Amino acid sequence: MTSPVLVEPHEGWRRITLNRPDKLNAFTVELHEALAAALDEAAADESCRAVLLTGSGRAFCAGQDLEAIGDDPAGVKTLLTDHYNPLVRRIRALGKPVVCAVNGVAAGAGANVALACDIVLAGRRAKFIQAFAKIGLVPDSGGTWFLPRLVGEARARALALTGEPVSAEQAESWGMIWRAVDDDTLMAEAERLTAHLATQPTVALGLIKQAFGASAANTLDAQLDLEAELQLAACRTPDFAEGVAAFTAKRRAVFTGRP
Ligand code: LHQ
Repeated sequence: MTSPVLVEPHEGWRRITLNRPDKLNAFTVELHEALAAALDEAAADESCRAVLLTGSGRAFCAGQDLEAIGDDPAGVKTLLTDHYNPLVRRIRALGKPVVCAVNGVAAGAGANVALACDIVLAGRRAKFIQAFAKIGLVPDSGGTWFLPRLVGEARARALALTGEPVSAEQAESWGMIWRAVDDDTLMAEAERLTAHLATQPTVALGLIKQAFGASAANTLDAQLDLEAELQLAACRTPDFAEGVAAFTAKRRAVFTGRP
């Protein structure tokens, strides 16, 4: 049987590909389980310092597989509590950057899983669709949290209520994603970015994720305190010493990513 998730190791990073192209990489429990295992392995492997998430075929992900949903409302909630919510939490808690290459349509939970990633690149043919209301559902997988923060409440509400698609270029100009790029250069650009991040001070990058993760719920006072705490942790890493030494010697820093 073809694996619903492909993992391809590279020097310092790995590519994780959602792999149900005939169903536009829609989520099943099997896909969730394979993705959770792939992310946990990436987290545990010290030699992996960045992750690239993408989809195979013409789509990134069409959200929940609607043929595998069942008709028990309690089962729907369990899918969220047992699979989607842990997935979003895993991506946010991963102590290394996650780049998402949105290679085609990202609909429903597929769109929101993309938005959970740290840096999102999208090919120009990609679209982001809050498809939920079209089938009588509410946005999940963090959509009602990510969207207003990324694009403002007016756009977030309209997108969720209408289910209108957002093009990659519109998403970039609204600040929903980092960059829209040509489809035929998407993967090379995403790989270059991920490979670059994999050479950077990994512990500090993980702490940066932590700081942004906390900032939405923090007061400025609390965030200032947190920054001081995280800075202390960062400056205890060998990469900080290396960064300063390299700056002083006017040479390129060689970071190990080690704590
Ligand atoms: C699919 C799917 C799909 C199965 C395309 N399922 N087969 C969480 C937990 C619990 C409950 C519910 O929800 C959630 C979160 C969610 O994600 S809810 C939102 C679920 N997703 C959607 O509502 C999107 C449904 N898909 C679409 O609207 C379209 O397929 C999009 C706009 C994504 C792409 O349109 P097209 O490019 O025209 O492709 P297509 O519709 O022809 O799809 C190609 C094939 O993929 C087709 O299969 P077939 O055997 O006919 O070739 C579709 O049936 C299949 N497919 N999405 N979510």
